[in-house]
Amino acid sequence: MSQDSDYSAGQIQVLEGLEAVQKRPAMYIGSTDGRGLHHLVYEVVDNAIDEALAGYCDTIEVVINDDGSVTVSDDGRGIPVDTHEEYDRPAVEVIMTVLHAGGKFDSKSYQVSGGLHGVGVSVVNALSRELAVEVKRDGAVWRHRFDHGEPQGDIERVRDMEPDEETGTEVTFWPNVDIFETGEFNFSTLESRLRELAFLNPGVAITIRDDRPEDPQESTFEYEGGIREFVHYLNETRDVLHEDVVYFSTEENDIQVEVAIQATAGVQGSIHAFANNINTREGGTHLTGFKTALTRVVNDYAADNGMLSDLDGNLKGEDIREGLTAVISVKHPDPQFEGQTKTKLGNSEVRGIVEGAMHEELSTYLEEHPDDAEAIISKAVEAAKARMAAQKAEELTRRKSALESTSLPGKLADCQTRDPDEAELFVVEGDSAGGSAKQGRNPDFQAILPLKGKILNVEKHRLDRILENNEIRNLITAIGTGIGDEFDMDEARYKKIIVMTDADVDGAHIRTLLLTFLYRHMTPLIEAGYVYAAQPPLYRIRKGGQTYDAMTEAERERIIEEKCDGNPSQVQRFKGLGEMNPEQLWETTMHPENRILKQITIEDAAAADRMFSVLMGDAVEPRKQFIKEHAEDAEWVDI
Ligand code: 1YM
Repeated sequence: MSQDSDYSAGQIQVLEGLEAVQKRPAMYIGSTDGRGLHHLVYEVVDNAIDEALAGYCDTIEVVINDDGSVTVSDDGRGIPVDTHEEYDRPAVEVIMTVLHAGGKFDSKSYQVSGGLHGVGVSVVNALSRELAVEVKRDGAVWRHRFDHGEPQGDIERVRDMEPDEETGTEVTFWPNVDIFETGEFNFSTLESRLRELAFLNPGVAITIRDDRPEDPQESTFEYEGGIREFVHYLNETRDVLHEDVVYFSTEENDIQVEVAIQATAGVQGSIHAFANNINTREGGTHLTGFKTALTRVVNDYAADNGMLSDLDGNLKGEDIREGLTAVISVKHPDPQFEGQTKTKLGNSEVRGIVEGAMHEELSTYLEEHPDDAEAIISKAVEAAKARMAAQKAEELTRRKSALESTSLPGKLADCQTRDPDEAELFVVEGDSAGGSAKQGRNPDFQAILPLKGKILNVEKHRLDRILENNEIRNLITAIGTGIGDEFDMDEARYKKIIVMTDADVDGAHIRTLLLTFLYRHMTPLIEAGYVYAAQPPLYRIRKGGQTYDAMTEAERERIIEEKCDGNPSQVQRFKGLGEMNPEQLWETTMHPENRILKQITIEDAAAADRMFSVLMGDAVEPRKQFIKEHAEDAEWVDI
């Protein structure tokens, strides 16, 4: 770039645009934590997915490099490099430096993909220390580099393309670590999202590779069967009620709709709705259309075939959705995203399209597959009976004590403050650790709820059974929000709910049970980032007057090597929380200034859903396999 005085008005505009992104990154990518960091990758991948949807690209590769950068490449047409008339600069430079430039190109009128914030790759450039793009197009290999968003010199023509060389685009970026809280990319986070994209865009092969020497690995995803295979995958560890996935697709007014359904014997339903490849966690018109038609069609069929005679009334939607796995995918030329996290589809016309298609296709399916229909409806009737039985008994103990009771559990040692922003709830494994925590805590803002032994496995039981469990009732009452449909975030008594269990296998199991419960029945708490796992140290190492805590074996070795010259005066192993005295527990695990909390996030509800059923469901083999594969990085934050 030359002198300031040479800047054209257009270039000044560009710089102002990038500066706005650098000043307020969260406005463009949601946050500057790990989630925002990974979002950069998705933003680049989305351009490649668009190229695939346009029919020009079938292979996408993502590589986590050892130098903190990520490379995304595709075999599409290559981003145009010729001069953009309005800016008098190469088109690829405009794409990289002008906010929302993608949409300004006439040729690119229909864009299906687009990250949650749909901001375009210029935002990635603005938030990168360095970015390099290589394009193979128009018979040559082109390269252009950027430093904090600013082009470095002119686009370079590197060489002629070989006669049989494929066209394509390759983008490598080094995130600006002064902007992001972390620069560490997580393989499994990227892997989950890329797998999901491969399911949602059949025929595109997506590879993810980790080139960091600590743990090199690679996965490739390609699903010809699209969301049908997605449903198979989600149900891999579940007992299915019918072998074939019910599938249909339709298109109306340029809006594409696809639905895949398979019923299972379980009690947990899992319906995943996507719009333009975005997981619409808050639902929307596509989901409403789906649910309305499902309830209507199943009730009509059941009534016509005399299957409701045992029941006092109709099947409710919730009865039919019990144990149902479904994926709904809508592709819309002009999607409207609403809701708190902009993950709710708002386009009203979608509802009727999904409802109409679902009505027709599902009715036909049930007529043509009477055995499947029988299995699905018997299951729903059973669910309805259980629901009515629970209602009849009025379940005073259940709802009243779990959800409406104002008296807090006797075991809860509450904190002084009533301000949820300050208050923390430690959910502690076992009475003895609970005792240490009570003595060690700062009672001004830290509450302790000890739980006895293992809580109920919520994956396997209906809500009424779950609510009979005292430990769970105590937890719900202490948190204050209620659960399920009655969940009310405004009633949360703490904005930090910290699961504190031993750093061993049993502790991990109890943490899994607790997090499964919170994930299934108090999901918004996890979405809001209120749920954490405490990280008690495994070792305390002393040398001279100093003490060091190690969270892992590797850290213990490093401390002994680096801080104690290989010769510590004492190495203490903490087998459980109960072994620490109250001061140690406070110092290492509870003191806000020393402790390390892992925030539990749900990056990907579909992947989390599968993980919970693998870990907590009936099938043993997939669980063994999963644990074997994840033994090393069995970190809850990856869900
Ligand atoms: C690794 C990231 O960005 N691929 C990519 C981007 C584009 C094209 C092809 C492309 C699109 C069009 C025509 C078109 C983009 N083009 C534009 C713009 N991969 C990656 N591959 N020719 C090439 O849409 O008409 C923006 S992105 F705006 F120039 F068209």
